[in-house]
Amino acid sequence: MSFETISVVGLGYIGLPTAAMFASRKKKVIGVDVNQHAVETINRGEIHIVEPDLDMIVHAAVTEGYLKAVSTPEPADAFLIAVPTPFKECAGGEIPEPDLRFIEAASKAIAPVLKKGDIVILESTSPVGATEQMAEWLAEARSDLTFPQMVGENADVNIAHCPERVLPGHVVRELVENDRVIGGLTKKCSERSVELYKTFVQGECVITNARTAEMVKLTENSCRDVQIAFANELSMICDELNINVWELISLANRHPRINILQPGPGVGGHCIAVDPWFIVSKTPEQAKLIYQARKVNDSKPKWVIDKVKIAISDFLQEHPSRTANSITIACYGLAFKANIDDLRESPALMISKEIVKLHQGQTFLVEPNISSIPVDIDASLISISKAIDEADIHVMLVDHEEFKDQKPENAIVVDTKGIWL
Ligand code: SAJ
Repeated sequence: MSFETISVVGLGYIGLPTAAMFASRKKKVIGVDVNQHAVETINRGEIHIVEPDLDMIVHAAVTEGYLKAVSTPEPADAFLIAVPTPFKECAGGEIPEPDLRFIEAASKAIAPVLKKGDIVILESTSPVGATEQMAEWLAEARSDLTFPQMVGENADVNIAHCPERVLPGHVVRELVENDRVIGGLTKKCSERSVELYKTFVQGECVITNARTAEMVKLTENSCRDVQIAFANELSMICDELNINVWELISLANRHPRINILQPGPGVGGHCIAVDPWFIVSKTPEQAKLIYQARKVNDSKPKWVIDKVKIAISDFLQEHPSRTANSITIACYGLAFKANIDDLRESPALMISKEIVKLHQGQTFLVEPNISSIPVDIDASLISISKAIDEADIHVMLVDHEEFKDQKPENAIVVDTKGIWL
């Protein structure tokens, strides 16, 4: 059965670009989101998130009539669920547990409009077993339909997991070019998913089972987290030993089989700092290295803040006539990584907020990718050149391109990215 109408539930950083890609291939796409602002914005042909080139694709899809957004699901032939999978609230020291309530809500929302022949694909990054759990929620809600866990290949509704793996800032290109891992609950579920994704995916669609597909995504992000933790740990070791960690890494990386990542102020974003916990919470006894890597990366912002405190006392020693409240600190970069405007889960933002709080004098914030700073920070956003001219202490937090050509001379610098050393 072919896919005439495709519904994407959750129109965020993954769901909206995915919906737009199907629509750009002239499929009828119904996007569903509980956020009324997102629905209205998309229906005007605009976007509520920042992602290069996405605005043009959404605008064309909406004006040509292939994409519409709604608040309540409507019947379709395929449903892709791309909702958040955050942690549950937990006390400090506890292992964070994944919170599947948005997948549950999406399953319950689409259940009434499901019909025989439909396919439901979970795209959200999920702990192992979440796709089977989603199939259970759907089966509970629709006892008149059969599902793969009940009758295998003969199910009325097919179910699969196909994790998104695109890099923020490159989503439009990576959606088309990246390979996809597809884990159906049965072979038929996988094969039908491949047929659906082939609408726009030029990469290979590789078939496995749902649990492996879930674990593949968690493994990719945990691998990166562990590798970044290695770089961050090296940066703290080198600081003790008075060695330039960036020089060290670039020399070690000349070895043909070594490729160490870059240290920084910590790991941000909504994926790499989250997904490893989905493995650790299921298998705490086994996932010791993955756990430790999370701890190392999470400890880095505090290490940077301690370095800033030392810089303040160094400055006061060098300038005995000055007091702490006369010192100006500039923080360069607020985004969670270079050359984007996304401040979510950003270690740079967290460190800047903490500096504003602890420092008695003025703090300048420099972030060329945004036009206003979040309301909860009491500091001013200024230009790079003004910060370089006027600040006494310079805290380099994000290696945005704009920062690479201008550098403070003869000043105290806390450089977490090694671009001014
Ligand atoms: N970082 C470092 N040093 C490095 C590389 C990154 O400190 O050498 C930091 C960044 O500054 C940032 C964090 O790590 O704070 C994460 O950045 P990232 O570029 O590694 O990854 P994300 O979160 O933007 O996207 C990741 C990607 N996963 C992998 O590369 C394995 C992307 O492909 C996934 O689709 C995405 O997570 C996701 O949605 O899960």
